[in-house]
Amino acid sequence: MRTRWDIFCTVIDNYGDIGVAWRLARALAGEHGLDVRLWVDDLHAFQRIWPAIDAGADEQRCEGVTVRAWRTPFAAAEPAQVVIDAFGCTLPEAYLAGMAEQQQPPPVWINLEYLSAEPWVAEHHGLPSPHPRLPLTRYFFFPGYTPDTGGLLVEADLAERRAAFVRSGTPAFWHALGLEAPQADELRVSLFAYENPALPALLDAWAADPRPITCLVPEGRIIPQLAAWLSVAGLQAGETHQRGALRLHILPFMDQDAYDHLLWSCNLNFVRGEDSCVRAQWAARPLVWQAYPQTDAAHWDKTDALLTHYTEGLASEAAQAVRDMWRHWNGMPDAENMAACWAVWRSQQAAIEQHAEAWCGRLGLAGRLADKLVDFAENKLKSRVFSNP
Ligand code: TRH
Repeated sequence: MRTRWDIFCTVIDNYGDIGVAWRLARALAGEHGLDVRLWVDDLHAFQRIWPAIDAGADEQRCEGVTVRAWRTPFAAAEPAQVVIDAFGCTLPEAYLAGMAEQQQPPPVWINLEYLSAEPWVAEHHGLPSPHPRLPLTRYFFFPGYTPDTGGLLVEADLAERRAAFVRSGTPAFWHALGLEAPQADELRVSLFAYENPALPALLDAWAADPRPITCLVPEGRIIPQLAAWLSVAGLQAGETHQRGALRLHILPFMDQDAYDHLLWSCNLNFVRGEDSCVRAQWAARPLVWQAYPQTDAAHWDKTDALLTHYTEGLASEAAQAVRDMWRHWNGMPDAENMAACWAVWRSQQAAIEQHAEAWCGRLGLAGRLADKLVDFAENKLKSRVFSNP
C-alpha cells in the first residue's frame, strides 16, 4: 500500500507558496511513488504556474497528484498518514480532529518552513512541538543549504535535463518566444522582481552598456515600473522596446517548466522570493536575488546569509561585485550606487559565471528536500507502529 500524504497550501500572495508546494507534490508522487493529495485554497494562482489546472474543479488529477480545492467549510476527508502544512498554514479544525482520532498509529504532522541560509535554521530543523489540546505532535522541517537542514527542492534528473536543453534546446526555445538566437556579444537577462526603487537606475545602466543587452520580463508586478521608465501607458506580452543598448521584451507568464528553460537560457537571472531563487541557482547561471520584503527588514539578514554561503570560494573582487549588486537590489543601506555596481559586476562577469557552475555542483551537498522529508516521515511512522502495535 502506498503511503498517503496530504499537503495543505494557502496562497498568501504571489506564487512562491503554491510554487514550492506543487514542486514538492510532484516529486513525492513522481519520484517516490506516494499517494499525494494537495489541498490549495486558490486554484487561480495555481493555474498561473501550471495552466493544466482547472481552477473550477473540486478534485482533479494532475501529474500523478490529486489536487483538491480547499474550501470553507472544509469537505470531510480522512486524514492521510503524513500531513504537511506548508509554511505554517492553519489546518481545518475538522481535519485536525480527524488526525487526533487516528491514533493507531497517529499521523506524522510536519510544518514545512520557508527556506533560509541563516545559521539558526539547522538548530531548529526537525524540532517537535506538541499540540496544546490534542494528542498530536507537529515537527518543524526547514529547507536549507547545509546537510544538517532539510535540503533543497530539486528533481533527480534536473542536471541531465538542463544539460540536454543547453546542448540543443535553446534555439527552438528562443524561436518559440519570437526571438532570434543571441548575438555573440549580447547579454540576455531575465527579470522577475517585486517593485523596486533600484530598477530605473539599473535600466539606465543597461541602456548605457557598451554591449547589447536583452532583458526578458515575464508579466507581473514590475511591469508598471517598466512602463513608467519607458514613458508608455502600459505593456503587453510580446512587446519590445529599445533604449540605447537595452532591448526590453515582455514575455507571457510561463508554466514552471518553461520558466526553468528561460533561466537556463539567460546569461543572468534576476529572481525573487524562494522558489525562483533556488531554480536560478540550479540553472548554474549568475543570479541577482531580491528577497521577499518583510516589514522588520528580516529579509536583509536572509540576503546576507545567502550571500555568505554563495560567495564562498569566489575571488574577492568578484565576491564584492556579487555582494554589492544583491545588497543594492535589496535596498540595503550601505550598498554602492547602481551604476557603479553594474560596472563592477560587468568587469567580473567571467569569474561570476564560472562560480555559478561550481556553486550549482556544490548545492547538492545539502541533500534533496523530498528525499529527506520521506526519510523523516518514514522513520517517524516506523517508530509509531512499533510503539502502538
Ligand atoms: O512569487 P514569489 O514572490 O513568492 C513569494 C516567496 O516564495 C516568498 O518567500 C513568500 O513568502 C511569498 O511568496 C508569500 O517568488 P517565488 O518563490 O520565486 O515563486 C514564484 C513561482 O512562480 C516559482 O515557482 C516560479 C514560478 N514562475 C512561473 O511558473 N512562471 C513564470 O513565468 C515565473 C516568472 C515564475
